[in-house]
Amino acid sequence: MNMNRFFAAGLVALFGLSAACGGGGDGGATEQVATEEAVVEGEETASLTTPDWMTVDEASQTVTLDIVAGKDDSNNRWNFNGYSRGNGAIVVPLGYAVTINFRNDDPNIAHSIGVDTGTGDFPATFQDPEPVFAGAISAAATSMQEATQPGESESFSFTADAAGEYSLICYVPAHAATGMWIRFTVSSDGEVGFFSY
Ligand SMILES: [Cu+2]
Repeated sequence: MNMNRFFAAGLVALFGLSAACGGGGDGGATEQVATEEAVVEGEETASLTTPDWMTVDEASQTVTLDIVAGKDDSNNRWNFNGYSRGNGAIVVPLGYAVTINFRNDDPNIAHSIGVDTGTGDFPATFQDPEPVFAGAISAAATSMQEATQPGESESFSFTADAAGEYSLICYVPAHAATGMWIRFTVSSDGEVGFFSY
């Protein structure tokens, strides 16, 4: 079993206040570690929050995400709002309209953002990536020369019309492979917010 999937499954179980964590039958040492981390960190931090960069309007079924690339020094600035390597998870409800206001604060290099089907183990380069949802990608996302440059901003919107576990990744060569990705989950039960761990 993929470790990331197992980790996410543990968190889902935690959120549901289920005691079923660790119930996987094929648990090797790696999976055991992942489970324990999910439990330990889950008690302290893995609760759903609404950070100030996330605006949820249940009446109009919209979520607005203000996402900054290179927010801080973590992961050599190759992060989204300071998160990288899947250590944050945005959850939006199925059917919601999502707007991403994207800004690149990394003084050194271009970045991009899009919703990808992968949840880890990303390739170094992408050829014409297709976002999971129509329009869910920033302009010229794979190009170091033409993606969102230092100091630039752009916005795009899409409808989260299929439930599942996805990621927000940077498509500039080598960025996702070296950790510039966070989790993006579309919930079928109305769950909305942000987990960090
Ligand atoms: Cu990047």
